[in-house]
Amino acid sequence: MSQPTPSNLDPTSVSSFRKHLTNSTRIIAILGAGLSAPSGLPTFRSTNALWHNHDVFLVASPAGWRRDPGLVWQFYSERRRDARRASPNPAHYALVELAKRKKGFVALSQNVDGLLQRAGLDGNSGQLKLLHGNLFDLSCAGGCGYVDRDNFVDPLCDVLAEGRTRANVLGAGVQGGRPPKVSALLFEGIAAKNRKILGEEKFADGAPTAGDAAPLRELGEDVVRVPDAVPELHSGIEKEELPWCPRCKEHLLRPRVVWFGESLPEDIMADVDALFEEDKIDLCLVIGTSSKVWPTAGFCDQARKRGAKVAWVNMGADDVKSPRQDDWVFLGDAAVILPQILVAEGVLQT
Ligand code: BJW
Repeated sequence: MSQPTPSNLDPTSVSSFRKHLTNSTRIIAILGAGLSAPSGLPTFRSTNALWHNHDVFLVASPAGWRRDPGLVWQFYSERRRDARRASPNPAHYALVELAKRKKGFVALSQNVDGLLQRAGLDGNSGQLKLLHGNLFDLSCAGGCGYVDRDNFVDPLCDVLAEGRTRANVLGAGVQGGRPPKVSALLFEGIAAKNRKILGEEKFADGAPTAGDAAPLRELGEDVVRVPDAVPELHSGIEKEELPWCPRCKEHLLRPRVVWFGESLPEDIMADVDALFEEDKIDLCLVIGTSSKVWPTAGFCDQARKRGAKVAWVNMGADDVKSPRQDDWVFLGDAAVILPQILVAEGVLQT
């Protein structure tokens, strides 16, 4: 197992990887946010993963949606805009090239930014499975079944127009210095404790405030870490101002992405299960993911069980999870490494 720098990949390792790639038919690529990082899109768990200084999972979560759908829509409106303004990078194009030459290639992507599709990987070809949805698909938040695909309208409504987010988001409660980092987990914890303290009848599930946190302190509760002030993060947007489901007209539209605690799309999971039930898998590429989010974090081992050899491409060694002796580990920027290892002359001819 070698650990080369991107500009100086170990030739022996690259050569043995290429040999295996050339002889591979069934190839699975597990993709994460690091693939799009070279396009300028932030990853989730890096230092630049805060949104206006707040934990992204406060907004990208069912709890965040219940608390303030306007805030969630502001977050996703920005993400939609940023993704549209970004361009696919050489890593995306290298994967598309691989997909063209290897019909048994399937990308299992956690990314919702649409960059792989824009690089040329057809979402309907069967070679791309979007595990966590797509920023440009909308669905009825009430579950009436309405889906609006490839909706690139911006803004989706007046209150989501560019430039309005920053002014609205950081509300009262954040005082001086670095705002405390709050998380959906914290809010869930606070709600759970308040439910216990108040009893089911008196408890009303709403936006938690600094006041909500007070009983926890009085009880000396140490299960939930309570920051000095829970910031009042509010969009100030009324539900009526947001996009509504045109079919049932009873619920808001939401971005059709998968939040924690939500199931991955059934049809996609059926396809993925089938992939791992079919014949031998020759090669599993794990690219730009921290491998912390399930069920995707388990796919590499499932591929191994089908005989796959594994190649990792990641900026950080820590996110290469339990590599085996005969894995390939290519540390560095996917946009530099993938073109070198996947599309060098003669590599992809079978
Ligand atoms: C570079 C680079 C460069 C940087 N080149 N590399 C089993 C055990 C324990 C928990 C669970 C379990 N099964 C389910 C769960 C619960 C939960 C979960 O996984 N929790 C863990 C965190 C513990 N999973 C779920 O809830 C999933 N649902 C589910 O399983 O339903 C059934 C169920 C529910 C509950 C219990 C049991 C069963 C749903 C997961 C949904 C994840 N959603 C998000 C948001 C999507 C929408 C949006 O985009 O807004 O998906 S969270 C976020 O994480 C996003 C990502 O797709 C996902 C993965 O992150 P990713 O892509 O790996 O990014 P990072 O930032 O983590 O890493 C970037 C990597 O790139 C790093 O390694 C860098 O080094 C690298 N990098 N630049 C190469 N240039």
